[in-house]
Amino acid sequence: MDKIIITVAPVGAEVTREQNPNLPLTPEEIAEDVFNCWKEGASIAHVHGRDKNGVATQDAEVYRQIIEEIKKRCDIIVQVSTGGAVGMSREVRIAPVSLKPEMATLSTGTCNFGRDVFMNTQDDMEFFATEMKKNGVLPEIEVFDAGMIPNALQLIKKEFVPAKVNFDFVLGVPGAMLGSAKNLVFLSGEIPKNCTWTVAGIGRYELPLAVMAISMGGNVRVGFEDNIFYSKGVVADSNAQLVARISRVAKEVGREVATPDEARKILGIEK
Ligand code: KMH
Ligand code: ZN
Repeated sequence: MDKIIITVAPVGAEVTREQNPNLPLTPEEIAEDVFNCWKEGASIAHVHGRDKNGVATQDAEVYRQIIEEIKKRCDIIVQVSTGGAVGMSREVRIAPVSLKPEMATLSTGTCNFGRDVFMNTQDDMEFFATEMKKNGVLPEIEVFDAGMIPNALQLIKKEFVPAKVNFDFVLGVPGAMLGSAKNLVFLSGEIPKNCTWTVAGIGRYELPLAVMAISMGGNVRVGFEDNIFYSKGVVADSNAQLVARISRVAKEVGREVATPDEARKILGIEK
């Protein structure tokens, strides 16, 4: 098995300080948090921007500050969100890709998202993929529902997306695919053999799916974007606490944790 790539998703677009007072919001707070996660074994940081009021923003200037502050502290791979928050236009969502980060997310389909709809039409997907290609940004395919895999395979076939990509199975979003063991086994069997995968379990699904992925040879994403708890009813102290647990479990079962440069090699990113 390859070394495990741990992604931290420290902020997201939806979670609030009322839900977890330890949520980082400003570029400096996010960077410091990511640095602590890097020390615990994270090699990718999936970041979202927040404005001065803590509201989700795709403003390139906010992302520029986040990336600059992270780069001052460590060599973690920065993956910007193009999902943003539900309801944002694709022109708004794409903004951080202009900064040419190493990676960005690419959601390959539409799904319900709680009471909202997370919209990604065929045109949207091709638009995001084209902009990433133009800017030399490696997409990570975000899969919330089963139909998003055939959509991604079509994008690969039409060369909008490189043939070797990492798929991130985001499981447990209300309105999309459940975070069951069966679903993870099914989805991970549906992607091309040369591709890699990560699981991001939402809420209570985070830990059991992470433990499964460790044993299956997959990669893991944790962080407040997906889950704010350390255990049932206990709010996590920090994102680093969640990352540290994954590193510990992985090492216990014989999977070494990839450094950012090792992750770059696995993912095919030239530094
Ligand atoms: N906030 C969600 C609606 C991504 O970052 O690419 C979408 C999301 C996916 O978080
Ligand atoms: Zn996200």
